[in-house]
Formats: sequence, structure tokens, C-alpha cells
Amino acid sequence: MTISRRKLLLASSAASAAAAFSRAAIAAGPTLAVKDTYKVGFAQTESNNPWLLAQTNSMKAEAEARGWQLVYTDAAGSAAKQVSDVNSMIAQGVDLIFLAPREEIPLIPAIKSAKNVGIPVILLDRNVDQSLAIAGDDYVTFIGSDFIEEGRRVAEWLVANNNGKTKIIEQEGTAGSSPANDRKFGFDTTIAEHPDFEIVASQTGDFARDTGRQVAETLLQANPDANVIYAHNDEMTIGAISAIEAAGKVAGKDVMILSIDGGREIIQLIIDGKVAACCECNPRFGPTAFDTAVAFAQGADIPVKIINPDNFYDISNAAELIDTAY
Ligand code: GYE
Repeated sequence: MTISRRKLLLASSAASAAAAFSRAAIAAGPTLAVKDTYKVGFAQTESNNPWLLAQTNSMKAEAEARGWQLVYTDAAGSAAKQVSDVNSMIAQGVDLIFLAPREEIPLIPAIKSAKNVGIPVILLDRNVDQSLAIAGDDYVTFIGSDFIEEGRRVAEWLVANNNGKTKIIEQEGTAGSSPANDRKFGFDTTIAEHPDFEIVASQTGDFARDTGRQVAETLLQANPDANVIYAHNDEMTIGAISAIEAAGKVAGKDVMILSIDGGREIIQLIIDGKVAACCECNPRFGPTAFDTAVAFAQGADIPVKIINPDNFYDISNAAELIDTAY
């Protein structure tokens, strides 16, 4: 990935801003009637980690608190299943669909199908390829973290606190997903500004614990001088710790470990000295997601992106903040 991704993002968000600005005038895209209660869909990607469960729980709790009917689906890690999940929500006549597109491209046709029958889609957490779908037209908006910023914050922490650890193994998230693409871009471009550091290997672990462990094992064998592991999520971080220990090394001493997500288990591992730092990815979507749907129904101008605030944890604040982690 090159610098052109940032340029592309900037250009497309300018195009999206223009589209959103003109939406009221030309009434592009579906609308939502003002009602007391709604039947909405939430198409989740999979449920194999605490982050995704926290996100799902936040959505379910909010639907219940408001007395809205929630049609929940779990794509079990398959973009193809997620496409059919969305199509089945369309067939069930939901008022609006919250969608976390597993990867950036395969869900585009499903988004367009919803648009064609007048069902608004709000993207939750994961984004789509910005050259193929437009906020304020094909979908209402994207709600989630700034993943480029997450990668950049981790890289900047490393640059400031490296203790001589400079040879990095990167464990990427699910190939083709927006958090993996953007966490890589934010981290790699920041590291590229510091010639003392080197990313010696970068490979996907699919955001999964056991795949992460296997990939870390292979990459540690191939790069015995690596002394930093940066994983795109907590699950792969936990897998990497097993791989480091299986290689007879000490996590947090021989290898510095950096993570993203910020679940309670990782905050405890920071306190224990195994993980050095972690950028939170905030999974508490419910209130913002449902508020945005209501504002959209009322005809408010919805920004093209709504960014969740993320915490950042290291040894200076982990003990103090652990009870606030999900
Ligand atoms: O980091 C990871 C999950 O899309 C931001 O997906 C989310 C990521 C999260 O599998 O744990």
C-alpha cells in the first residue's frame, strides 16, 4: 500500500461530503419515515472475539432500551453469507440496516440492493471501498473508529518508547477489511518516517487468535532478530504471546508487544508487563447508531463519517482504567 491510499481517502471524503451536502436538495438515496418504533437489521461479521461480542451487545441493549425490533444476523466469517443476510433483511422489509461489511468490496452489491428498494444502510465499524459506494447516496454514513489514526498512534508510541526495539513483525487483520487496510497504512507510513525502524515481516492473521499464533510462530522463526510484534487486534496479540513463549522467549522483555482493541484481558496483560501498549477501538456503538437513525429520519444533515473516540492504554494508565475497558 502506498501514500495514494490517504490521497484517495481524502479525495473520496471530499466527494462524499459534496454528495451529503446535496442530499437534501436532490433527495439522493432512501429516506426513513418518522415513527415511534422501527424494525432494523444488524448484519454482524462474526462473533469470534470479545470486541465483536461487545459491539453486538451494545446494539442489542440499545434496541431493547428503545423498544425497537432488531433483526440480528451473524455472517460467521463469510462475506458471501453476509450478502445473503442483508438480502434476507431486505426480504423481511426492515426499515433500516446497520451493516458491518466484513471486507471492503464484497458487500457493495448488497448495499446497492437495499438502496434500490429504498432501505437506508448505515455502515457500522467497517467501511467499504470509497471509490465504489458514496456516503449520503448509496449509504447514509459510516460510524466507527478512525483506523488510520489507531495505527498511527501505536507507531508513535513505539517511536517514543522503543527501548532499542526496532525490528517489527506486523500481524494484519482480515485481508480486504477496512480496519486491516487502514491500521496497516497508519502504522507503516508513520514508521516509514523513522529509518531506525524496520518492518521485517507483515502477514494476515485474520483477526483470529489461533491463526495469529500460527503466523507469529512462522514469522518469529523466519526473523529471529525481530523484537516487536504489532498486531491489528487483541486476539492476534494473545496468539502472538503463545508463539513467543513457545519460542522460548519472554513476552514484554525479548519482544515488545503492541495491540489494538483494548479489551479487559489486554489491559490486564499491560499491568502484567507482557503487552506494552494498546490503542482502544471503541465497540460501544448502540447509542450513536440509534441516535443517528432517528436524526436521519428527522431530516437532519448527517455527516459522511461519525468517528468514535478511542482510548489509549500503557503502563501509565492501565491499572486506573481497567474497569472502564469492555
Ligand atoms: O478490531 C477486531 C474484530 O472491525 C474494528 O474486528 C473491528 C475489528 C476488531 O474482529 O477485533
